[in-house]
Amino acid sequence: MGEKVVICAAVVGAEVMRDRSPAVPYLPAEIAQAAVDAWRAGASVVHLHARWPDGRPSQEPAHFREIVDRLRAAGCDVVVQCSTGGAVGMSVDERLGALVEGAEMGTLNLGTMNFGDDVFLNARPDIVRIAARLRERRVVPECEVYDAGMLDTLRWLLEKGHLARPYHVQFVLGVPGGMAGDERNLRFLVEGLPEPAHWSVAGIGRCELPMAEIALRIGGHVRVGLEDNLFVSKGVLAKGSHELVSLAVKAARAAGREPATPSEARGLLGIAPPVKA
Ligand code: KMH
Ligand code: ZN
Repeated sequence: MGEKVVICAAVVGAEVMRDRSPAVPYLPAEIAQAAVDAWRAGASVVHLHARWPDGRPSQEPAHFREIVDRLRAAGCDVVVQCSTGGAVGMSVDERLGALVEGAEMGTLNLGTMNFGDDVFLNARPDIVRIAARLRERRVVPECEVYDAGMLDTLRWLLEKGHLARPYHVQFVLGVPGGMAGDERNLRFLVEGLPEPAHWSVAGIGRCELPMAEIALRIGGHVRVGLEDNLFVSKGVLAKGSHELVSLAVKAARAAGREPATPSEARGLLGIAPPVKA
């Protein structure tokens, strides 16, 4: 039996709207329910964005607080990871709004890139600033790596002391403007890590499950969910992120790996147990 696998559910992102799938949650109550469903299906981490009621992306602290409160009120002990990436065009101040009380992990996007037809801006001083805020708040960084040069930024952050263990690395592959999601790219990135680190892969679109299967085989962790992919199979929309988590659980067991519980995930990722209120 291989190392337990941390399955992260990205239950909603900033881009995909309900016209593409009725399952995309908008309200904090809907996002919290999607996260609870994903946790019940086997996710040990949830990656959170928030939305305004009309679906526009939100980094409002009140929205994130409500999601976290609802999760905990439902008895859900999933690891809470909040997005500091937000949506393209948001200021860093706005993006930092997601780091509310109860956030255990926070994303740290490691570079500027084309993001579809937009530009996702992450200038180096902004990366340093977000890393400092994560450190101040004792939130474990998850470094989002979309392209190989971002590993050099990771090495630089470590060398300059802007980042230190524990941190986690997420290879987000298949964004138009970043590296494609295939095995050669993933192996190249894993070999390029500046030091041994826990890593995971999020394949965008149709490469979500194939990339998860490769990661399971070569010792990584996985992220699935509606932020990254809407379909369980060609032309069949997922009813929610929980269906994608169930497919990841099945793939993990087929690869001889059991899903980690949230407390096992905290142990693996160096996250302190949540403080009981
Ligand atoms: N919405 C993307 C532009 C993150 O969550 O940190 C950025 C993103 C990354 O989703
Ligand atoms: Zn995200």
